Amino acid sequence: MKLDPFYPLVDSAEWVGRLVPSGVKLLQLRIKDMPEPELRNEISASKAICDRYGCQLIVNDHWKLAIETECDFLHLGQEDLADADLEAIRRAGLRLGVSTHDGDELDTALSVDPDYIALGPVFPTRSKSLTWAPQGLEKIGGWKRQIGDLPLVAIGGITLERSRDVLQSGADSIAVISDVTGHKDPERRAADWIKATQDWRR
Ligand code: TZP
Ligand code: MG
Repeated sequence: MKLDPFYPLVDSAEWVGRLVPSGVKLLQLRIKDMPEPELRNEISASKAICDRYGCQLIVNDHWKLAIETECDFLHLGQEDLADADLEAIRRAGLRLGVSTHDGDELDTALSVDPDYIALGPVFPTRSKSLTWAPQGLEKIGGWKRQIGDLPLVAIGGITLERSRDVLQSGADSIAVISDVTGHKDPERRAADWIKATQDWRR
Protein backbone atom coordinates (compact mmCIF):
# COMPACT_ATOMS: atom_id res chain seq x y z
CA MET A 1 0.00 0.00 0.00
CA LYS A 2 1.19 3.52 -0.80
CA LEU A 3 0.33 6.62 1.18
CA ASP A 4 0.01 10.06 -0.31
CA PRO A 5 3.23 11.99 0.50
CA PHE A 6 1.34 14.98 1.96
CA TYR A 7 -0.67 14.26 5.10
CA PRO A 8 -2.10 17.31 6.93
CA LEU A 9 -3.62 17.03 10.43
CA VAL A 10 -6.57 19.25 11.36
CA ASP A 11 -8.90 19.56 14.34
CA SER A 12 -12.30 20.31 12.81
CA ALA A 13 -14.60 19.55 9.89
CA GLU A 14 -14.33 23.23 9.03
CA TRP A 15 -10.62 22.76 8.37
CA VAL A 16 -11.37 19.63 6.34
CA GLY A 17 -13.71 21.74 4.21
CA ARG A 18 -11.02 24.35 3.71
CA LEU A 19 -8.14 22.05 2.78
CA VAL A 20 -9.59 19.04 0.99
CA PRO A 21 -10.92 21.03 -2.02
CA SER A 22 -7.29 22.15 -2.58
CA GLY A 23 -6.51 18.55 -3.61
CA VAL A 24 -5.47 16.92 -0.33
CA LYS A 25 -5.78 13.13 -0.71
CA LEU A 26 -4.91 11.98 2.82
CA LEU A 27 -5.88 13.84 5.99
CA GLN A 28 -6.10 13.17 9.72
CA LEU A 29 -8.84 14.51 11.93
CA ARG A 30 -7.24 14.92 15.36
CA ILE A 31 -9.72 16.17 17.93
CA LYS A 32 -8.98 16.05 21.64
CA ASP A 33 -11.49 16.69 24.42
CA MET A 34 -14.86 17.00 22.73
CA PRO A 35 -18.17 15.47 23.89
CA GLU A 36 -19.15 12.42 21.87
CA PRO A 37 -22.22 13.80 20.06
CA GLU A 38 -20.21 16.74 18.69
CA LEU A 39 -17.30 14.51 17.89
CA ARG A 40 -19.58 12.21 15.90
CA ASN A 41 -20.86 15.20 13.93
CA GLU A 42 -17.33 16.43 13.21
CA ILE A 43 -16.19 13.01 12.03
CA SER A 44 -19.32 12.41 9.90
CA ALA A 45 -19.09 15.84 8.30
CA SER A 46 -15.37 15.33 7.60
CA LYS A 47 -16.04 11.92 6.06
CA ALA A 48 -18.72 13.38 3.77
CA ILE A 49 -16.32 16.07 2.53
CA CYS A 50 -13.51 13.55 2.04
CA ASP A 51 -15.83 11.21 0.11
CA ARG A 52 -16.90 14.04 -2.16
CA TYR A 53 -13.29 14.87 -3.06
CA GLY A 54 -11.74 11.39 -3.04
CA CYS A 55 -9.62 12.01 0.07
CA GLN A 56 -8.76 9.28 2.57
CA LEU A 57 -9.80 10.17 6.12
CA ILE A 58 -7.71 9.09 9.08
CA VAL A 59 -9.36 9.44 12.48
CA ASN A 60 -7.12 9.91 15.48
CA ASP A 61 -7.91 8.08 18.75
CA HIS A 62 -11.67 7.59 18.43
CA TRP A 63 -11.80 4.03 17.16
CA LYS A 64 -15.48 3.36 17.89
CA LEU A 65 -16.59 6.44 15.99
CA ALA A 66 -14.13 5.68 13.19
CA ILE A 67 -15.80 2.27 12.78
CA GLU A 68 -19.29 3.74 13.00
CA THR A 69 -18.58 6.38 10.34
CA GLU A 70 -16.71 3.93 8.07
CA CYS A 71 -13.53 5.95 7.90
CA ASP A 72 -10.52 4.72 5.95
CA PHE A 73 -7.86 4.72 8.65
CA LEU A 74 -7.48 4.94 12.38
CA HIS A 75 -4.39 6.44 13.98
CA LEU A 76 -3.40 5.30 17.45
CA GLY A 77 -0.63 6.25 19.85
CA GLN A 78 1.14 3.63 21.93
CA GLU A 79 -1.02 4.49 24.94
CA ASP A 80 -4.18 3.86 22.89
CA LEU A 81 -3.22 0.37 21.71
CA ALA A 82 -4.09 -1.41 24.95
CA ASP A 83 -7.62 0.03 25.13
CA ALA A 84 -8.63 -0.29 21.49
CA ASP A 85 -10.39 -3.41 20.23
CA LEU A 86 -7.98 -4.21 17.42
CA GLU A 87 -10.06 -7.18 16.26
CA ALA A 88 -13.15 -5.01 15.86
CA ILE A 89 -11.08 -2.37 14.05
CA ARG A 90 -9.79 -4.97 11.59
CA ARG A 91 -13.21 -6.57 11.15
CA ALA A 92 -14.56 -3.16 10.17
CA GLY A 93 -11.90 -2.96 7.43
CA LEU A 94 -10.16 0.03 8.98
CA ARG A 95 -6.49 0.44 8.25
CA LEU A 96 -4.27 1.30 11.17
CA GLY A 97 -1.40 3.73 11.70
CA VAL A 98 0.65 3.75 14.91
CA SER A 99 2.92 6.44 16.40
CA THR A 100 6.45 5.50 17.48
CA HIS A 101 9.27 7.39 19.17
CA ASP A 102 11.88 4.76 20.01
CA GLY A 103 12.90 1.18 19.25
CA ASP A 104 10.68 -0.41 21.90
CA GLU A 105 7.69 1.49 20.61
CA LEU A 106 8.51 0.38 17.07
CA ASP A 107 8.52 -3.26 18.25
CA THR A 108 5.16 -2.75 19.96
CA ALA A 109 3.72 -1.07 16.89
CA LEU A 110 4.96 -3.81 14.55
CA SER A 111 3.40 -6.46 16.80
CA VAL A 112 -0.10 -5.23 15.90
CA ASP A 113 0.57 -5.51 12.16
CA PRO A 114 -0.06 -1.84 11.28
CA ASP A 115 -0.61 -0.36 7.84
CA TYR A 116 1.81 2.47 8.47
CA ILE A 117 4.27 3.59 11.11
CA ALA A 118 4.67 7.21 12.18
CA LEU A 119 7.94 8.52 13.59
CA GLY A 120 8.29 11.81 15.41
CA PRO A 121 9.12 14.43 16.27
CA VAL A 122 11.60 14.78 13.42
CA PHE A 123 12.28 18.42 14.34
CA PRO A 124 11.26 20.54 17.35
CA THR A 125 7.50 21.09 17.42
CA ARG A 126 5.20 23.38 19.36
CA SER A 127 2.04 21.53 18.33
CA LYS A 128 2.41 18.69 20.86
CA SER A 129 4.34 18.45 24.09
CA LEU A 130 6.60 15.41 23.92
CA THR A 131 9.34 13.98 26.09
CA TRP A 132 11.34 12.77 23.11
CA ALA A 133 14.10 14.90 21.67
CA PRO A 134 13.89 15.63 17.96
CA GLN A 135 14.76 12.45 16.09
CA GLY A 136 16.61 14.03 13.17
CA LEU A 137 16.76 12.98 9.55
CA GLU A 138 19.14 10.03 10.06
CA LYS A 139 16.60 8.22 12.21
CA ILE A 140 14.11 8.32 9.34
CA GLY A 141 16.49 6.28 7.19
CA GLY A 142 17.09 3.79 10.02
CA TRP A 143 13.36 3.34 10.66
CA LYS A 144 12.66 2.86 6.97
CA ARG A 145 15.34 0.20 6.65
CA GLN A 146 13.75 -1.66 9.58
CA ILE A 147 10.18 -1.55 8.35
CA GLY A 148 10.87 -2.17 4.68
CA ASP A 149 7.78 -1.84 2.51
CA LEU A 150 5.54 -0.63 5.34
CA PRO A 151 4.85 3.08 4.75
CA LEU A 152 6.70 5.49 7.04
CA VAL A 153 5.10 8.78 8.05
CA ALA A 154 7.39 11.50 9.40
CA ILE A 155 5.90 14.10 11.76
CA GLY A 156 6.96 17.03 13.90
CA GLY A 157 8.25 20.46 12.94
CA ILE A 158 8.31 19.71 9.23
CA THR A 159 7.94 22.67 6.90
CA LEU A 160 7.54 22.72 3.15
CA GLU A 161 11.14 23.92 2.94
CA ARG A 162 12.34 20.83 4.87
CA SER A 163 10.05 18.36 3.15
CA ARG A 164 12.37 17.36 0.35
CA ASP A 165 15.09 16.24 2.79
CA VAL A 166 12.52 14.32 4.83
CA LEU A 167 11.26 12.37 1.81
CA GLN A 168 14.76 11.78 0.52
CA SER A 169 15.78 10.45 3.94
CA GLY A 170 13.26 7.62 3.57
CA ALA A 171 9.85 8.90 4.65
CA ASP A 172 6.94 7.94 2.42
CA SER A 173 4.63 10.64 3.72
CA ILE A 174 4.85 13.83 5.81
CA ALA A 175 2.29 14.66 8.47
CA VAL A 176 2.04 18.34 9.23
CA ILE A 177 0.03 20.70 11.39
CA SER A 178 1.40 24.21 11.89
CA ASP A 179 3.12 24.69 8.57
CA VAL A 180 -0.33 24.50 6.95
CA THR A 181 -2.94 25.57 9.51
CA GLY A 182 -0.63 28.25 10.94
CA HIS A 183 0.16 29.69 7.54
CA LYS A 184 -1.34 33.01 6.49
CA ASP A 185 -2.88 31.32 3.44
CA PRO A 186 -3.48 27.67 4.43
CA GLU A 187 -5.32 26.67 1.24
CA ARG A 188 -2.48 28.00 -0.89
CA ARG A 189 0.12 26.38 1.37
CA ALA A 190 -1.66 23.01 1.03
CA ALA A 191 -1.67 23.39 -2.76
CA ASP A 192 2.07 24.20 -2.66
CA TRP A 193 2.73 21.11 -0.53
CA ILE A 194 0.80 18.90 -2.94
CA LYS A 195 2.72 20.16 -5.94
CA ALA A 196 6.12 19.92 -4.24
CA THR A 197 5.67 16.48 -2.70
CA GLN A 198 4.33 14.98 -5.93
CA ASP A 199 7.37 16.32 -7.77
CA TRP A 200 9.80 15.00 -5.15
CA ARG A 201 8.20 11.64 -4.62
CA ARG A 202 10.88 9.01 -4.68
N1 TZP B 1 2.94 13.93 16.97
C1 TZP B 1 4.28 14.04 16.98
S1 TZP B 1 4.78 15.64 16.60
C2 TZP B 1 3.16 16.15 16.42
C3 TZP B 1 2.31 15.08 16.66
C4 TZP B 1 0.85 15.13 16.62
C5 TZP B 1 2.80 17.55 16.08
C6 TZP B 1 3.21 17.94 14.69
O1 TZP B 1 2.83 19.29 14.45
P1 TZP B 1 3.74 20.30 13.61
O2 TZP B 1 3.07 21.64 13.83
O3 TZP B 1 3.70 19.88 12.18
O4 TZP B 1 5.12 20.27 14.22
MG1 MG C 1 -3.89 8.96 20.74
